[in-house]
Amino acid sequence: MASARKVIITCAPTGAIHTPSMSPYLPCTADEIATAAIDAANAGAAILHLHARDPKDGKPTQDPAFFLPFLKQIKAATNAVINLTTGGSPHMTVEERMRPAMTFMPEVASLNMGSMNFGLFPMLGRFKEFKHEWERQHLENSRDLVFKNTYKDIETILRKGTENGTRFEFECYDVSHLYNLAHFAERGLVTGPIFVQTVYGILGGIGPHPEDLMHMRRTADRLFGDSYQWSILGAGRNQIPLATIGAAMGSHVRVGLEDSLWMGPGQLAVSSAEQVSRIRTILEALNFEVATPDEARNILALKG
Ligand code: KMH
Ligand code: ZN
Repeated sequence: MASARKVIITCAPTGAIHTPSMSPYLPCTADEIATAAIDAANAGAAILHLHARDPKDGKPTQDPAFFLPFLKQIKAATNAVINLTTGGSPHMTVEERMRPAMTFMPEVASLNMGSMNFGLFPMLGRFKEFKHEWERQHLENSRDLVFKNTYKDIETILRKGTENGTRFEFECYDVSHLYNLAHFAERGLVTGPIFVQTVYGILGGIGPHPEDLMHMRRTADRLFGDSYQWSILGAGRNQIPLATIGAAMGSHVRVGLEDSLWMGPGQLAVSSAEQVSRIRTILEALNFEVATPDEARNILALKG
C-alpha cells in the first residue's frame, strides 16, 4: 500500500517583523515564547524557528541570554527540531544576528540568501497606535533599509554553522536568491538535501501570486533537481493559501505569527498553534501526513 507523503510544518512564533502593539497575542517574554512554541509543537509543528525579544518593550534581540530560558523550556517539553534565526532583524548587523546560532549550535539555523530592500513601512497605514516609539521607528526606518546579506556574510554563516553541525533553512525571497544558493552548492559549501524556504509577499521580494510560486518552483527544480526539499512561507494573508497551493504541489510549509498575525480578514490569530492546526487540517484533508520531528530530521539529514 502506498504511504502518504510526509509534510514538515515549521512554526515561527514571534520573529522580528511584527511589533507588540500589532497584536496582544505576539509572544514577547521567554515564558510566552516557550508556551507558543510548545503549543505549536503539540499541534503538529516538527520545526520551531525561533527569535527572542526583550520583555521590557518587546524589541527583537539576538542576545543569547534572552534565548536560553525559552530554549530550556522547549527542549524539556518537546522533541521538536530547534531552528534559530540568523536573520534577526533587518536592522541588526550580521555579527549580532549570528550570536544565538553560534552559541547554541542548533540542528537548524535560518540563512537569508541575498541582500534586499525590506519594506515594513506599509504597515504604518494599518497599525497607527504604538505603545513604544521603537515600533514606529522600526516601520518608518524601513524606507531606507537594506537587509544586508552579502556573499561574504552568507559564506561566514555557512562555514561557521556547518563546522558546528548546523544545517540551514535557506530563506529565498526571490529568484536571484535561488541562484545565490546554487552558487554555494556548486562550490560544495551547501549539500543536499537542501531545505529551501521560499518566501512570498515581503515588499522587496517576490510577490504572493501562484505564478510567483510556480516560477520559484520551476527554477529550484532546474537548479537543484531532486537534492532539495521545498517549503513555502507566505507573508500576511497569503500564509495559508500559499501553503495550501505549495503543499498540493509537493512542498513543506511554514506558519506562525512571525509571518502572519491573521486567521482571516480582520481576525487576529490568538496563537501560532491555531495556524498550525489550520494548516494541519488542510494537509490531512489532502491525504498528507504531518512529519514528526524525527521524520523531519530524517528528511533533512539533521544531526539529531
Ligand atoms: N521573517 C521571515 C520573512 C530569519 O529569521 O532569518 C524570514 C525569516 C528571517 O525568518
Ligand atoms: Zn525568522
